[in-house]
Amino acid sequence: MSEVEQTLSIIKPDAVERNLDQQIKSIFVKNGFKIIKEKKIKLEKNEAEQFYKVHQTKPFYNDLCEYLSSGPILVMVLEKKDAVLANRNLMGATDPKKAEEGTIRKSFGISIDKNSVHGSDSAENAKIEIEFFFKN
Ligand code: IDP
Ligand code: MG
Repeated sequence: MSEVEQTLSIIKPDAVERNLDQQIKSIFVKNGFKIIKEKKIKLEKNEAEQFYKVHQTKPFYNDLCEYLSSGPILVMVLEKKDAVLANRNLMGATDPKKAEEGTIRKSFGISIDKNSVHGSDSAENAKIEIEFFFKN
């Protein structure tokens, strides 16, 4: 059964650096997402390592954490019906070269590592990731 839910979105350093954050935010809004919370921050490497802990055994883990902590990011809580899946569909495949036309990664992604956006991959992880950035 579908219901309104929240997901965590990050506009990654490559996109913030190219001043694409407003454009990408407007794509979320156009697609029916409400931006419930947002903040622009720069992570320390150890914070990126904690965030991406699930990938710690992957060969690209170190580069991934270096990259996510390399510059400012825009972190958002997005809300919509079936937000997790809707955001994953709007983002497109991890590798921009494989992403469908009209997706954010197809439009803006540079490479598999500089792929412009992050989105939670399950409702359970969305809760964990939202808590990670917006606990108070
Ligand atoms: P996702 O961001 O589409 O959920 P994940 O598999 O969770 O993809 O990987 C997290 C991030 O790690 C990706 O967004 C991408 O930036 C990076 N990544 C994934 N696979 C590779 C790879 O094979 N080489 C380099 N970076 C990768
Ligand atoms: Mg993922």
